Amino acid sequence: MNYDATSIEEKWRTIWSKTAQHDVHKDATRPKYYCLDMFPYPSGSGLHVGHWRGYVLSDVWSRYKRLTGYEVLHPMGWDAFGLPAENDAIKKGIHPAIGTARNIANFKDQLQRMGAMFDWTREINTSSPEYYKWTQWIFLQLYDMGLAYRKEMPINWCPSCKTGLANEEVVDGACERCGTPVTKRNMNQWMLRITAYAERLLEDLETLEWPEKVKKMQANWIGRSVGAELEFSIEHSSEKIVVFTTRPDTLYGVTYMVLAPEHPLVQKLTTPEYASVVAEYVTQTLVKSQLARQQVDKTKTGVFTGGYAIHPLSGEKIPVWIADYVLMDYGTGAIMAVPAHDQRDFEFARQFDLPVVRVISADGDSDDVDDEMEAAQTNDGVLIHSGPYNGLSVDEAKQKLVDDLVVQGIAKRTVGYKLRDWVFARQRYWGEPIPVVHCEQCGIVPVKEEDLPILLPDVERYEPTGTGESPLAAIESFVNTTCPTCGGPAKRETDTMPQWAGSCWYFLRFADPHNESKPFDRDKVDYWLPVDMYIGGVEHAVLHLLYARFFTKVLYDRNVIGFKEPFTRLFNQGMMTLHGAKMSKSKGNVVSPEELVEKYGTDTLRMYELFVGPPEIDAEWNPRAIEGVHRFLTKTYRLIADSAEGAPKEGSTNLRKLRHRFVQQVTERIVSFRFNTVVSAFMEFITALIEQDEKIDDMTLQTLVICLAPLAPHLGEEAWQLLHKNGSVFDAQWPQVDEQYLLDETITLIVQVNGKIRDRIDVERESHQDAVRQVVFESTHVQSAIKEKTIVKEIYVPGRIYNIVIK
Ligand code: ANZ
Ligand code: ZN
Repeated sequence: MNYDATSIEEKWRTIWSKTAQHDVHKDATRPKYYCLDMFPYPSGSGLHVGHWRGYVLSDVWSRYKRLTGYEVLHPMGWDAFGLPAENDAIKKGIHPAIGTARNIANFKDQLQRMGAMFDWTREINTSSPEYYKWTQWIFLQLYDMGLAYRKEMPINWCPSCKTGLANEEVVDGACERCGTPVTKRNMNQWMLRITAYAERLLEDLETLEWPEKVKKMQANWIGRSVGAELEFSIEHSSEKIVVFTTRPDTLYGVTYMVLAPEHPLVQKLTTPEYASVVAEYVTQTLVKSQLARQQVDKTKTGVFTGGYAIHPLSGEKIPVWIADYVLMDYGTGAIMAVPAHDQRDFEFARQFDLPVVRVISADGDSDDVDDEMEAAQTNDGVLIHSGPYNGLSVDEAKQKLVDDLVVQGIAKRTVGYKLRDWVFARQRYWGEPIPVVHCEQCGIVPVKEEDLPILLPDVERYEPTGTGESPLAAIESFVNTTCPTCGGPAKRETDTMPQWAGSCWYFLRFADPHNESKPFDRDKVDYWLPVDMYIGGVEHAVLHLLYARFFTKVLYDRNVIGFKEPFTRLFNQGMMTLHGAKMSKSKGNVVSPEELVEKYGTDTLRMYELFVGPPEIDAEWNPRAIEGVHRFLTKTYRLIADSAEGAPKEGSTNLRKLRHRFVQQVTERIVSFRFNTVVSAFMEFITALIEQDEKIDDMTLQTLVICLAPLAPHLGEEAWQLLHKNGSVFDAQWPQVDEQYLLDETITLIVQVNGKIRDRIDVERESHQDAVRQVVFESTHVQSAIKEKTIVKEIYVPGRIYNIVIK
């Protein structure tokens, strides 16, 4: 029989959809398992073989879980709001909703062809009003909890996308979407107070089974640092400069101070003599991006204000400068500069000829400090030149010095975070309208829950206006409304939510996707969640994963869900590369799955996706290797088809050994996500089976088919049928390993019948009597010695002798 992948695959897809094979229900007889892919943004270019890598992985894992006894929720949906659909709309004049629907149909078709066991009855689309109604509802909860607020502040602005951006969307100083350098713009913004959750977002990372690398990226992003705020008086003024420092122990090494150019005290400190240079420098700074300012290796710039602060311990005058390497939105926006022990300060001091005073030495000996320093000394050591604190270690001094300053009322211990509140508004069309109105009388008023969803109206022009208002602002019928509180005239908020909003909670909605009266039923969500396994690209390590964790914690605090973390386990699959570069449409190096599916079948492509290499590592696409995988599946199919009829129930010991070793290997490799080696285990097993002289038994065939099914599900079902088994192979049970067949150490056992040696057989040393007995009775010598006689007794001395007494 020939392996006709196309007709086999079509046949089983039809059966699966007719029998609703992949619809998931709460099943009391099976424990639940929730395996989730990071749902895709349905772009116009469809899925390429690189995208398949993650989806195949999650499907194999889901099917494996199903076979090991779980009821598996494996849903799929669309992260459908966002800029590309809108940009398409601008370019081609197609409504984003129409373009999106078209792309979704294409994606869905591709994923169905893949044979993935998605429960399509749970499909969700974040841009549909049935869904975004609840995204808006969540916004109202945030607002009510004081976690959504408006603030006038300089934000990241992409001059090309003409929209504000979150810090997370600025990569290397450029817009994450289009690569245009980001500038700053003062705007009245909706913000989410994610910083209120900084500590918990950091702490709870410990509870997660995530790649260490991702946890570290999140921890760094949150950026907790413990330090102190110290107060410095200003000469001729009652104002104080408060600095944030992580090194209060270096206080005696302060030789100058720096304010961020935006700092409110700059005007007060600047003397008339320096006013014009200061003003000019401030203007220059405002147009620089955050990143350019923080660049470590850039030449330091800054100007003296003419003002002086007073050192709190020595009473000395310290010049106050402004410089753009001090950021306004970190700490207090002001620093005490210690050039001897901070590299940035060191460079600055060298640039402007400011004194460098060393206050930490390796061994507390002041003599070793006179030599010219080439860089800041950041190692631990002992205090010198520090008055009463000389001789203390850095750690002791941090403690003692701050204690003393606290007593004087000029210091307090603080914890700083790098994490900033989340800019949660975009001046774009294709997003969820923010559900509030602006009333002249009442100010900002949230829309009433029963008035949700606030529908995105149709517009004629999708172009961002560039004035800082979204295209919605031009639609009077949308903008003009009445105030829910006073009934007076009011204007709707015209900003929309950022692209990330929908993906912050979609994993919850899958548990109850069609609920019309609530975002979801709590029991259902608490049943299925948290997600047991989340699979997706590492590019979401900070953005999406941090936002989703934040929303989860907020909803937990709001008492609408009963867990604090959304994703228990995370797996990041590697990328697929071609000619060494990440596959992408813009690079023109994409391989699309369609042709390959047509030529070899989906199952071959699936196996190949696994075979290319360890799943967490980037892999180079190799068109020739797929041939090999296809040959392997063809051989497998033939072997099963040829052996199915008249297969003995159980095989020889040799076959059992082969079988159990195979199951053991495959299972171990699947659970440790070494799928490429799973495929090699199959290849070896099939080769070994083909080499056998004896007929392959049913147990072996069955085992082979069950193990193959997660990887090649269509072939799995077909082969199951060839073996005359009932129902779907996915209702079968994953085979158990019998350890006794795994012991490799064989010994020669003497077989006696009525005390007379009849045969010598090789068995594994620790073999169980049942296994040995099987082999013993297969011996033709033993059989002829027994003939028609009755067996009275069998004595087994493990490792030595098998004695049969007959009568
Ligand atoms: C004195 C000092 C001496 C400092 C020393 C460091 C080393 P992390 O660990 O990243 O939190 N700093 C404080 N606010 C700043 C701002 N707005 N812009 C730029 N730099 C700022 O860094 C904390 C340190 O960064 C603080 O401790 C401060 O310099 C600087 F040997 O104070 B330190
Ligand atoms: Zn009002």
